[in-house]
Amino acid sequence: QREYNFTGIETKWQGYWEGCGLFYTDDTKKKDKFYCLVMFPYPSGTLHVGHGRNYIIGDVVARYKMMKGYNVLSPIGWDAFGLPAENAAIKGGTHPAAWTHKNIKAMKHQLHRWGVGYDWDREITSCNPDYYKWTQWIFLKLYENDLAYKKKAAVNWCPSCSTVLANEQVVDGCCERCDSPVRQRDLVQWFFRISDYAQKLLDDLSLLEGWPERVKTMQANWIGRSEGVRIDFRLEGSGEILPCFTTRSDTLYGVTFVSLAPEHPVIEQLVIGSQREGEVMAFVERARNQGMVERTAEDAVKEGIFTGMYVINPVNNTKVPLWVGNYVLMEYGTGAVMGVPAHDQRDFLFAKKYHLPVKAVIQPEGESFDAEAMKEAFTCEGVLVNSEAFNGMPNTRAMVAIAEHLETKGLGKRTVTYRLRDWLISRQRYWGTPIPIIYCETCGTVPVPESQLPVLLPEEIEFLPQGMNPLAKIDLFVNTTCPKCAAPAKREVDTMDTFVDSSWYFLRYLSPKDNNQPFDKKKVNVWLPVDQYIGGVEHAILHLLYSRFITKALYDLDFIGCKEPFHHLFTQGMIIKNGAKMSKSKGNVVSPDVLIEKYGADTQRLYTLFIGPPQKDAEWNDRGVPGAHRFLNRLWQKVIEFEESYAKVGRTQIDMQKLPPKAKAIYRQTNQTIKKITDDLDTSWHFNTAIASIMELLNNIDSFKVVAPRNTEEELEFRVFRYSMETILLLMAPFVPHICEELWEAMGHKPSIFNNKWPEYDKDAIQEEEVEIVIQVNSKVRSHISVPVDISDENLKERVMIDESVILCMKGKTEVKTIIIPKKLVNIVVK
Ligand code: ANZ
Ligand code: ZN
Repeated sequence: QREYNFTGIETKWQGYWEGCGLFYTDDTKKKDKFYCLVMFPYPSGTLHVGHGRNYIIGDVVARYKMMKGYNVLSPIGWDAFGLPAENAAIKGGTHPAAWTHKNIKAMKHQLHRWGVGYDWDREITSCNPDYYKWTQWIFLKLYENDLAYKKKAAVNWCPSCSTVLANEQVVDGCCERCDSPVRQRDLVQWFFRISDYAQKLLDDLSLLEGWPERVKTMQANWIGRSEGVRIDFRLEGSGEILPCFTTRSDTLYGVTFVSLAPEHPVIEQLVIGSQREGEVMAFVERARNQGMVERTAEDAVKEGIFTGMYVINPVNNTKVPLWVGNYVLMEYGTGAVMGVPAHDQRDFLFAKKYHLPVKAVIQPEGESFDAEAMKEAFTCEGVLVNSEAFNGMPNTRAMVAIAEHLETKGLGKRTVTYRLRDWLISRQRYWGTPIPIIYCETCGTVPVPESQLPVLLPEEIEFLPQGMNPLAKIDLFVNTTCPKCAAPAKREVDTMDTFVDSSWYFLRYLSPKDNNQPFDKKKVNVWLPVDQYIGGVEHAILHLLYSRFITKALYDLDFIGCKEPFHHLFTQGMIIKNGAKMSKSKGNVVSPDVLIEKYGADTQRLYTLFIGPPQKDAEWNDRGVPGAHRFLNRLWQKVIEFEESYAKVGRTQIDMQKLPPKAKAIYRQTNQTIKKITDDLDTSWHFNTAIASIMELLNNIDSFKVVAPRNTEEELEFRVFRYSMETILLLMAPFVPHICEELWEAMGHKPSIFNNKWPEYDKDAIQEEEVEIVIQVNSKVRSHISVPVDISDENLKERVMIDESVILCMKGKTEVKTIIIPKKLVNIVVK
């Protein structure tokens, strides 16, 4: 009997799949399409078993859908630009391109060894000119349509990476990558106008039925829609209008001060030359140097300074002092807030700190309290007081009434504000897509003509000390001629955020080698949206939001016919080891290479899938791996044991009714298992329970002592055994494809197992069998009922006691005892 030689088997089948093009997608086929996409990896080095989860799950889905008859597209590529390559280059002296390509090679090898299948003909690499040419093209289209623009902005600056960071890359005031505290800096930067799409991005979340609620909520919060009113306060003296955005117009009569963001342009104009200039500007300077996050954290110290000026509340012409507050953000609302200490806790603390008055305008119905004695802001609902014509009105109604009042008087306007800011895409680094823009002294900002794309990243590069973009030092790159007037001109030296690269790659997979266009509209319209997207929840906000934005922009510009890129989204949980996320820096990585050598890829796949529900984090336990291996060994033994017999036994349909009891039970359980696994794969993705049910089935088959058949009865049993084992192989094939291919062949079939249909269960076979029970009362037959064969005595008796004729016979009598003869009879003795 052959041994389970997993190494040989896995190499054999990986070669076979490659050879027969199992994962090669012919997109002209007239089958239903299924676009299965895993987030393309960043080529950081080598993969560990935690990364494996993502690719293995993707592979299970692709293979399953293949067996379900879909034309499956399962592509892969490399998100290959980015800082680590450049940092490695600075440290180690290798060129970022060389570093990246070396890593791609290593990781590609690992993916192959896992047996995860992709259409490698469609492989894309975002740092190659044939890809980034089209990233630049997308930039140009956005630029032409006013969706890409340049502005001077206070940006997050990481002094250690010497680059700007998107707000999203700042975590607790520190750089997401290197953890250094982030500073503010004024720089001219490129932005994508994603804020124009805030409402669409929010509205269309409702189209994404196949997304986890959690991810949709995170996106909605990030977009942060707020309905409120812009109220026009006036500066005392000049009468200049100073709009404030509030969500609480009902508190307007309670305003006791107004605060400006330190960046507010009106400040300079107001205080320069005034007595308070020095003090105010010093405060502004200090506040602006605090990190954004530091300023806005809930527990951050609120600080401010009086400008010496006053503003007029439009609703009652009261004069209130104008302050500057570090907690007010220039980018939100209007950069100016009305302070209502009685009803906003932040304003309350501010007022107490600077001895500003507290004026209550909302009180619980029928109560009244002394505003100056308040210990904290009153933020509940109530009725209005101290609010002239609005007194006595419930505050929720007053919100509308005051807004309407302001609008009719021309003193304010209802508006919607979003938290979502425009997407800052400039990076002062080398290893990214060059922004295709040229600056000419006469013509100004000139986009590179499409015919001149790609703007190539120069290969010869010298990395400079901190703080310099190396591209700026390459004269051959910087100096060019103006496309409009041919005069000497200079290139933009910023490169794009790598999130731009990854915001459209799923379109490129459809025509990866097309030299004439970034994507083929016809193919996009057939293949999009992606049917199943699989990746880490860490991308729940940025990457997914950016991809949705780019898709929508391309849709509005009529380049594609689809509004949302990803129909279903699955976010897998992390693999943790020793209580921490698996990562190089934690020193707890488990390499797949060692495991594959020792146990084979199928074992690792099985363990990874068995470890727990895939959407949850799971703890990796090395001791669990041999268990998975033992199971595969048992499966192997079970099939191979009868390798000689499969060909000898006929293959007619099994008639369940003619089966002896044990065989019948196995047949039934096999059908139940098909149902269970199909349901698991279609709905919950509980691969772990799916695998457990196969293990259970195999256990029962074990106890069903089948032999190489010598007579017709044994042959019948053997046919049931063969049917069950074949079913197991089909069901397990997406999980552990190599061993299933090998055993499928051993059972006398032609490869590939993936050319077979996913098994269907027999509806009648999954019903538990029923038996008829005779019911007697005092040994006299009174009734018959039908119950499942394996019903417990207790349940059987319950069923008997509610039978109508039994109830009738027992009227006024009491039960003495009940005799149960299983599967046959129940006799109730009464007195
Ligand atoms: C007066 C007021 C009274 C407010 C009250 C709240 C409670 P959301 O819901 O998050 O949109 N605000 C407006 N612009 C701001 C800015 N640029 N920086 C910091 N805070 C700002 O929050 C809207 C509320 O946040 C607004 O409503 C405003 O304070 C403040 F009892 O106005 B409110
Ligand atoms: Zn010019």
